[in-house]
Amino acid sequence: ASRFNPRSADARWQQAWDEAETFRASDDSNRPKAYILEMFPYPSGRIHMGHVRNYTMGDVLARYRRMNGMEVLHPMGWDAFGMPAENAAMERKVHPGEWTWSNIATMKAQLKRLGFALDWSREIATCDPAYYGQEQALFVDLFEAGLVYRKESEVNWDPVDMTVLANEQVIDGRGWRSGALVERRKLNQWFLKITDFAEDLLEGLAGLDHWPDKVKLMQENWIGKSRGMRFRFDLTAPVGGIDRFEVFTTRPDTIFGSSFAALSPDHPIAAALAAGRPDIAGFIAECKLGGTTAAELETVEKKGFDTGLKVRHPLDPEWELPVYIANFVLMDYGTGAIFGVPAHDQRDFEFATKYGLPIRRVVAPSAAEADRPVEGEADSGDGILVNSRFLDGMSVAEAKAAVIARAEGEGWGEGTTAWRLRDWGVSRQRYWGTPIPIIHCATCGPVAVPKEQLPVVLPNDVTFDIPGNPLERHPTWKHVDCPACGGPATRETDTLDTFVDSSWYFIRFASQPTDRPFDRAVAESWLPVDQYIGGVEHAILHLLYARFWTRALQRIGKIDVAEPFRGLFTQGMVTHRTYQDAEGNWLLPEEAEAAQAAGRPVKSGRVEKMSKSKRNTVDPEPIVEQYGADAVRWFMLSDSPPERDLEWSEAGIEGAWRFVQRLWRLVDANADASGEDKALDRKLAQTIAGVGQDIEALSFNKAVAKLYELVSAIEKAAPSGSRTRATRTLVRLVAPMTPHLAEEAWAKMGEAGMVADADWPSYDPALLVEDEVTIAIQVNGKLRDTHSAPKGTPREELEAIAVANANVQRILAGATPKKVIVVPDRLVNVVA
Ligand code: ANZ
Ligand code: ZN
Repeated sequence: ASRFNPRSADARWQQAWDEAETFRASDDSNRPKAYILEMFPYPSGRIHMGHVRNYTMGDVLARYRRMNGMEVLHPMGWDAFGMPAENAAMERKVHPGEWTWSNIATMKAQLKRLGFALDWSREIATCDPAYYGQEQALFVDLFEAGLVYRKESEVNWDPVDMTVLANEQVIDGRGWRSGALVERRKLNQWFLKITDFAEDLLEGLAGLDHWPDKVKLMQENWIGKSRGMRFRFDLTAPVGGIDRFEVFTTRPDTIFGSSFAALSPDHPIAAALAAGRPDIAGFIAECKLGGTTAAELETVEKKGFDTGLKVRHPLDPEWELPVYIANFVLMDYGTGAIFGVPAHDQRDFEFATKYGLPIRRVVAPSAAEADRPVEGEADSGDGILVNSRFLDGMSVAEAKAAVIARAEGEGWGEGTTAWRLRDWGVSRQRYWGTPIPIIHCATCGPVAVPKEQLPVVLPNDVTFDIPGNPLERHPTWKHVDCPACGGPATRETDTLDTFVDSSWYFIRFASQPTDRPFDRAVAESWLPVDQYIGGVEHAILHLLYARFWTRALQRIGKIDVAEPFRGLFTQGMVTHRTYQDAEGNWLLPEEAEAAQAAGRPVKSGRVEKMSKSKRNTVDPEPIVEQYGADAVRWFMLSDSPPERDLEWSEAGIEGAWRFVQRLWRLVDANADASGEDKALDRKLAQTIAGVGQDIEALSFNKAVAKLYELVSAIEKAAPSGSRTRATRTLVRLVAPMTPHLAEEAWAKMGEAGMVADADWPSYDPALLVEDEVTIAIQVNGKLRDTHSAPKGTPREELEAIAVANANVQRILAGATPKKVIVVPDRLVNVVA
């Protein structure tokens, strides 16, 4: 018997698919369309196992849909801008473009080796001017529609490297290269008005029936709609002409629990106070140290400065509260000022504990517990109002409504809706990104680059030997004439956040004319993406930005699609065991093996997500080389449900390899025979139906299990026409998963064309009905045995079988049953 040799078969079939353009999607096909997309990779250098798993899943679905008569769009491209390319430029003196394009070439070859059914004619790299130039055109459209604006905003500033840092470059409040304490600095930056779409983005979630609930919940929380109230605090004495300030709260019910008011260090009153007070100015400067991430602000030690100012409680003019400047109050949320309720807010609790302010309970589980002290931490639980005058006895919800009504009636405050979602800051002070197509003119202000002058191409002659943005210091690039008045002007040197690049690539895949971002009718014929597959790490930002971008294009009349992704699936990770040597250094799997062989101690650690830092990665390329693409694909689909983690193991890939060979042996030995095997016919019909359903539900591991069963059943069956037919059909059933083997088998069986173009097998639904049933045999309602009988066996016959049953006879011990109850096709209960 011959063996299946992937070394020759894989390349041969990959070439055949390429030459026949088998997976090229036609825009004007009459077949129903299916758009299947996996999140496109960042060209970091090499494909990793996570990519292999992700793309194999999408590939099985794409191939299955094609076999079911659909016109399938299954494209691939590269999310090619971003910082790692600049880091490589700094570390290895290679141009970011060169580094990126060579990574793309490597990774493309690796993807091709896996035999994915991709339409490479639509390949996109976001760093290609043909792509980012069209992105600039869309940016100009949004700018002209008033959805883009510029404002001062804080960045992380590294005072030693003199450069802006991304949040992920700030580690424990310090610059990742210089180790210097990071400062917050204000810069003029570009923003997209995503907050205009907050309500739409929230409501749209309700219609996403094929998205995981957990992702929808994460988006909902990120958008963060909350009902609240704004109200005014009057200062007992004015400062710098200001006699009041506004606070924002989501808990107006706790108004009688207030023991202080606090201003953001960036609040205008704080600035006014700092003018004549070096101690206040010093405190404000201190607050500006540290990163800008929300997480950082949550955990930072709460600090305040007592300004000596006082405000009057709005519901009791006699009651005065001290006013602090506090480091945990953000200027760009609510009003930049708060009233503190230490008993019921954790930040306020920490603050009050530190500064000796009263902690007054105003919400308690019951009226009897009104005086129970709040200790250890704030009590954020629900309950009824206590110590709160006219609110006493109300529920939290009632009290909120009552305070808002009172404030609105008396004119010192009003109910509002607050959103956690901020506008999207898209400016990056970086080279390797899409240049923002704006020109700054002293006379005209910021002017969009006219579309006929697009793309604004990144200059190639840049240097990375000193920190900062190379576009800023390029000798000529930024000096241009103003498109409006012709006077001397300068280009914007910020580039776009790479999340912009990934916010519309799925539209460009669907349609990519050279003179416009996309053709509306063609794009609409493919969109929304029917099935999007990717990592849960993109559950919030990428998916939210893509949803926003699509809605923004819809609002300005460019495309009539609201939600870009109809179905979303987030796959689990590929994990592997970790190893350490005696000194605690992480070892590569092959190093661990070598060390063990040499008798050195190796500590085997936990099974964790494959990562470079723990050195537990397995490079797919040599594995594909050794076992062939099909075995790797098969292993990626088997074992674990796709939403769970999959543990990579040597045993697993070897098992997959053996299975591929087993499949081949079956096909290879298949000979014509005659005669029927009803049981095998039924098994085949069930497998066809079941595997189809499993693939549609993305339950690949279940489909794999059913195929294992079918193979075993065929192996065990005696030669028959049914067995020959089942073996031939099996080839089409495994085609989405092991496509190279399937093509090889298809050709060997003498079938015409390629199995990739074949129809998914059909079956006779009558065969799905089982005609044997299992009858439960009970004595006094207790199960004593089971019996297999043809469906529809008459009552009398079942009764006789049960009474004659050995177990039943033993219990009856010679007595006659009082009664025998028969439920046809289900059970017989003998009452003794
Ligand atoms: C009084 C109060 C009592 C509050 C209580 C909470 C609990 P979310 O829910 O996240 O929207 N807050 C308002 N503006 C702020 C700012 N600029 N910086 C920091 N904190 C601010 O948070 C709303 C709550 O966060 C508001 O409600 C306010 O504190 C605080 F038992 O007011 B609360
Ligand atoms: Zn001008």
